[in-house]
Amino acid sequence: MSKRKARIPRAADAPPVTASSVHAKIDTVRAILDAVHEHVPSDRLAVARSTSSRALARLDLSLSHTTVALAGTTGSGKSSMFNAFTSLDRSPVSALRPTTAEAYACVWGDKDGGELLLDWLGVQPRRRFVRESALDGNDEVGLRGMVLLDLPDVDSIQPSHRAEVDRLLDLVDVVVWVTDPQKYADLVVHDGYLRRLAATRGGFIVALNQTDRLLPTSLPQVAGDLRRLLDDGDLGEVPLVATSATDEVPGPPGAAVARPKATFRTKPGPGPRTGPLAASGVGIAGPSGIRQLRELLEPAVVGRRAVLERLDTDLSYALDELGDMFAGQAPAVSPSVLVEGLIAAQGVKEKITSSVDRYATLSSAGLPEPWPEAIAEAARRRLSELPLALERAGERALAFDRSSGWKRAMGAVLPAVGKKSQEGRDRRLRSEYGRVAEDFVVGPVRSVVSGYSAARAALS
Ligand SMILES: Nc1nc2c(ncn2[C@@H]2O[C@H](COP(=O)(O)OP(=O)(O)OP(=O)(O)O)[C@@H](O)[C@H]2O)c(=O)[nH]1
Ligand SMILES: [Mg+2]
Repeated sequence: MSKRKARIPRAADAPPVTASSVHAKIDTVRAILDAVHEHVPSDRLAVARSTSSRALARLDLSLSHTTVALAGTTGSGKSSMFNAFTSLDRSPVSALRPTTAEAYACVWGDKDGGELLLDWLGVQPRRRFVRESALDGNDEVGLRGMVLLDLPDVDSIQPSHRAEVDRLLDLVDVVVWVTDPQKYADLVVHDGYLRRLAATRGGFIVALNQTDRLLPTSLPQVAGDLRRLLDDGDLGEVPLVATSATDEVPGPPGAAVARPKATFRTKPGPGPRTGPLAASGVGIAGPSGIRQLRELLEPAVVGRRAVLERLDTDLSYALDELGDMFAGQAPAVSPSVLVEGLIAAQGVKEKITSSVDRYATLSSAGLPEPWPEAIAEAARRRLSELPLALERAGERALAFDRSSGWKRAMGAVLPAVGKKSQEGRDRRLRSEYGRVAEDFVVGPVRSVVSGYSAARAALS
């Protein structure tokens, strides 16, 4: 996998993300892809292509539902948390590892829009449940619209689990990474998996689960250590919340939340911070372990922000990555540079090749990868045909000369006439060579440079 850039935090005063602003970003990505796909290796465009397709597909589905995936290592308590959230005990929990082999899902509120989303995600109908009945009263109002997914483990001895998790993580709106005090510093964090996963996403939360197993005095140390690991892995913006799927989090409510920051944008306002920046658990029903996570999720679900912000963040990331390919204005190089080189080459193949290469080098001066290569390739595409084409061009220029033999005869006796006819010959040769240069080298190079410039214009 290519090295991922760190996520660019969203400015607090940035304009709100809307469906049309997301559509506009998709259009930009598509315009860039259209302009350059013939010239750039497809792997360089893969992220942009998949991001824009996924965003389009997601926009077509319910925007009043937010998909939230519980992901992480085996035994961290994903299924236990899923059951605690849903109060349904539908996802089997076990001491055997790994337990969950396929995703489970629960929809809060309107089932229909949620069903289409679950079809898109590929969750089996028999593993889908619905929460929020009349019995709940208003307790579940804050989560209305949430589609919670319990995923298989990511560190599985079963390779199929990892593939399924990766597929789903690519599609969901919010990821809650569930870890526990024994495993929080494990390889999945260290080898950069988490960093790569979180780097491109808007909605990402880390839950330190099973904190009920810790002494109240140990919790701040463990949470602080995990916070440091996250910060060191460029995940300083990711909120961290202490949870327990089965019991209470030790210590006063909210005390175990180590420097959570906003993943979901909150409008800056006067007074104490609310929403995702405050995880006190106040005012939300249930055991404190789940309350704290709920308090992070509710504003994202109720405000319908997570879906669009995730897409917006993804697309910004894709555009940012594309942007690296378009630093610098393409130089305007006169074709005469090439024509003069070809005339000077006098039909010698090596010299013809170096004039073409020189023209390509000048045309790509200052452009980032992969453009110098793309331009060089375009310039050389018809190189093997060029010597013969130039020879014919020379013959055409001379043929005109032969047809006006009287001028040559005059030139032999009158120097002024001779000079003029030499100039005419040179002009005709240049013009014939110019045509060949245009067809064989300049045109193909121009097509690449136009793609580059069109993409650059779309980006700006
Ligand atoms: N004390 C305590 N035990 C927990 C907690 N969460 C889960 N457990 C226990 O940890 C074990 C594993 O829980 P699961 O919910 O199956 O874990 P999982 O992450 O779904 O595991 P996989 O499906 O294998 O990926 C079970 O024995 C749970 O009872 C918690 O918060 N506190
Ligand atoms: Mg499980």
